[in-house]
Parts: sequence; structure tokens; C-alpha cells
Amino acid sequence: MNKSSKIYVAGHNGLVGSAIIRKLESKGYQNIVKRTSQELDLRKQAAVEYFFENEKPEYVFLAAAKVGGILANAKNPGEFLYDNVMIQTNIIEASKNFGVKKLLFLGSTCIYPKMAPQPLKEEYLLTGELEPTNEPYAIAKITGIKMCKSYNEQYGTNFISVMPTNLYGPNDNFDLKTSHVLPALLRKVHEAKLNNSPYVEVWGTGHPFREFLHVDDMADACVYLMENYSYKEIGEIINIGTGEEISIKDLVDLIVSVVNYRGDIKFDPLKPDGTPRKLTDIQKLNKLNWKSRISLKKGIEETYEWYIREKKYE
Ligand code: GFB
Repeated sequence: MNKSSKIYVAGHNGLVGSAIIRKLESKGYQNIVKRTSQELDLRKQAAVEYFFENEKPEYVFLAAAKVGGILANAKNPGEFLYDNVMIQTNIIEASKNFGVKKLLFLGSTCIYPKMAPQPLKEEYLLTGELEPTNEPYAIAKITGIKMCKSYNEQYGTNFISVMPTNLYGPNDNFDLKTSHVLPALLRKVHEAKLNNSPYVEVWGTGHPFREFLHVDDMADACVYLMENYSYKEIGEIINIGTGEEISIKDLVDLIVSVVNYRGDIKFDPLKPDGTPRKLTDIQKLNKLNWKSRISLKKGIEETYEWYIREKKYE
């Protein structure tokens, strides 16, 4: 990839897509192509083929997806399956048809079996039952992984699949019904402080563990892999994470201290906990000389500063 290469970032307004744009621009890439979902419905194959035929991007970051937290997945299984399969299938097929030199497909660590040994190694894929609350999303992402692998084998394409852990940061979704846990708690604790609420409600028991990677670290890893490694060196999938986990309860305590909220925390065990742990094994990534840099505390502080500045209320 050189500075004048034509690069298409699918999903450029989302959490990861916008971070990839920031990273590419900061590294001097000038020829970046973007389309909003109003300009280009990626679920429509003819529209995607027409776009690729006219723009002929050389490199593609496939960061467009229908994403959401545990309840959003559980309540909208059909949408999570259909939208993600259509979006990724259309872009991967068009990338093959119009000679894209390299594509990076974003999966998720929820593709691994619910009770897989921890930390999660890439070879655990498809070795057990998936977590029910996000099975449709996971099936869609596994389909994308297998499509990239199959196209590389049949057509000689160079499509790589990366599996990020839970991500957070600027431009995240803060809608309390559809968001992931970290932005949801940041908003809840912030509003509880503003409204002098006596307590904040947290879903589940607080016992599950999660790993959190700041989206700027994620974008750095995506651009690094796209610049330096091909499918042959990476293999079918590669985890991207920090290799460190925290319980939801300790995450709440960390957010409470960053926001400086003085009320109580109430756990609602009637809400789902989801998978107990999903810690990434990042040996494969570390061997490619990449490590995350942004600590969780610093990342939450920066995200909170961004949130207050941008007042990201849904
Ligand atoms: O981030 P999250 O929604 O999804 O939930 P997953 C993580 C944990 O946070 C669960 C707890 O144990 C929730 O019970 N939690 C506590 C909350 N309070 C809240 C809250 O206010 N909002 C939310 N959302 N959670 C997702 C998958 O799994 O991981 C996605 O559903 C994707 O498809 C993503 O793969 C990376 O981490 O459980």
C-alpha cells in the first residue's frame, strides 16, 4: 500500500471505520474512498458491484457491519444475520471481481465457542457451541472468514481476517438499548452523576470478564497488518487484543472513579451475562511485532473527555 493507493474504508463513520480513517490520514494516505449508508446500501449487490466497477479501489478495509451489545443481538437476530452476511458477501465478491489487491475483513472474538479454553487461540474456531446471545452475528462473521479463505484458495486473492476483542473509544454507540457495555456504563454513570441519582443499574451479575481494546490501537493494528503481512503469513484469522481482562464489576468501579460518581451500583441479575470470558491469546499478533499501547484507564479517561465534549446522547 503506498500513499497514493486508492483505499476504500467500508463503514467509515463507525467506531472502527472512523479510527481507520484517522490512522490512514495521519500516516499520509491521500486517496481514501468513503460512502455513507445513504449513498451506498452495502446490502444491495448490484449497487456494490456498480460502485466497485466505477471506483476500482486497490485496498479495502471491510469495517461496515451491523453491530451491537448483548441485548441488541438477542432482540434482532434476523437483522444481525442478514445485514452482516449481505454486507460482507457483496464487498468480498466485488473485491474479487474488480481486482482488489488486498482486503482486511473485521470479525469479532464472539466467533469462538462459549466455553472455549481461555485465552482464546485462533485454532479454537468452530470447536464448540457458540454463545446463544450473539450466535447469528457470530455465524455471519464466521461465514465472512470462510469466504475470504475460500476466495484466497480458489481465486488467489489476498483477503485477511482479523478478530478484535471488545472495542471502545470515540464515535462509539452510546444508545443504552443497543450499545456495548463500556459506552453504556460511561453514559449511565455520567448521567447518574449529573442527575444526582442514588444508584446506577448494571446488567447481569458483574461476574463475567471482558477484554477491552481502544479503537485507535485497533486501527493501528489494522493498518499495520495491511501494510506488512499477506494472507500467506497471517493464516485464516488473527486475534487483535490486549491479552488483559477485567470483570464487569471492576470495570464499573474503574468508570465510577474516572467519572467521580459517588452513588451506589445495583446489579440486575435478570439481564443476561453472556459468555463468562473471552480473553484473546495474542501470541500470533505479538510474533508479528505488534502490541497495544493504550491502557484501559487512560483509554476510558480519553473516551470520557471526548463524550463530554461531544455530548454524544442518542
Ligand atoms: O458488551 P456487551 O453488551 O456484549 O456485554 P458482550 C458485556 C457484559 O456487560 C454482559 C454486561 O455481561 C452484560 O450483562 N453489562 C452490564 C452491560 N451493564 C450493561 C449495559 O448497560 N449494557 C450492556 N450492553 N452490557 C458482544 C456481542 O458480547 O461482544 C457482540 O454481543 C460483539 O456481537 C461484541 O461480538 C464484541 O461482550 O457480551
